[in-house]
Amino acid sequence: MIRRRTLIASGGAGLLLSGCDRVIAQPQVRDIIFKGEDMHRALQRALMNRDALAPEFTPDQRSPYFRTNGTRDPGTAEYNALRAGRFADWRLQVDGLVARPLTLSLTDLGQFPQRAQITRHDCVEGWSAIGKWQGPKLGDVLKQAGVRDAARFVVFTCADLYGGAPYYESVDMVDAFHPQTILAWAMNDRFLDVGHGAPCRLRVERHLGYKHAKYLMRVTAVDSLAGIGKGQGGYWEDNVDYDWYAGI
Ligand SMILES: Nc1nc2c(c(=O)[nH]1)N[C@H]1C(S)=C(S)[C@@H](COP(=O)(O)O)O[C@H]1N2
Ligand SMILES: [Mo]
Repeated sequence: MIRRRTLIASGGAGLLLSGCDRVIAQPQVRDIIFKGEDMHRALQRALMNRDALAPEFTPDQRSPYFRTNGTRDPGTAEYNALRAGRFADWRLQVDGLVARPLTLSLTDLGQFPQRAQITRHDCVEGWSAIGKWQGPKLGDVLKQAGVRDAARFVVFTCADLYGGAPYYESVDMVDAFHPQTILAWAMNDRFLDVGHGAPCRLRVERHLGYKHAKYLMRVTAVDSLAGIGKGQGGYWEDNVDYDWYAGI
């Protein structure tokens, strides 16, 4: 720590931090550093600037073709019915550690201040694509719900099922209130299509693709991830040991 402060004082902090960011972005290194859960959050904060913005791009830099991955259509009876009604009956539940649980329609989401961003999506499977996303900031929605101080994580429950259980993901409060973390209902200036997560998906731009939960049904503020799924904070984290903190 003294070394780091000295570096900051001497103006070397930018170099040090971007260097660390690069090293930590390598999955093997992330594993070694972040697997110890106690150190995890403290180190993460010490080594990375969690408020930094992901790069944004210009409209002409958008990918002509944006792949779909994972679930491309939830195909459940419930989802099919919502889809048939063009998602007019879809509602997003916002609950858990909040003073005022919310039930939000697509129209409601459109009435929050909107944020639009053109960002690059990076999937662990080795592909990337640049697209434009629009929606309210998750932080604004959580504020409207009166999220409680005790909340440490936000859990996203999706409409698609894997082995009978919904796909789910979670982020901590730093990412929940990050300015580029939005509940996106539009992609490239159109309503989200089914392949990309209609009617609403999470965009959490400092993270790898699997954190960007599609087909959102429920947003829940919790104080612990224990007891949710297998307790690792997400479907892939539970089942194939992907890192919960998928920072890029
Ligand atoms: N509900 C849900 N969300 C999901 C997935 C999924 O299977 N189900 N796959 C994840 C993965 S691995 C990636 S790379 C992105 C893909 O988003 P896209 O289909 O819009 O490219 O969605 C993520 N969110
Ligand atoms: Mo992915």
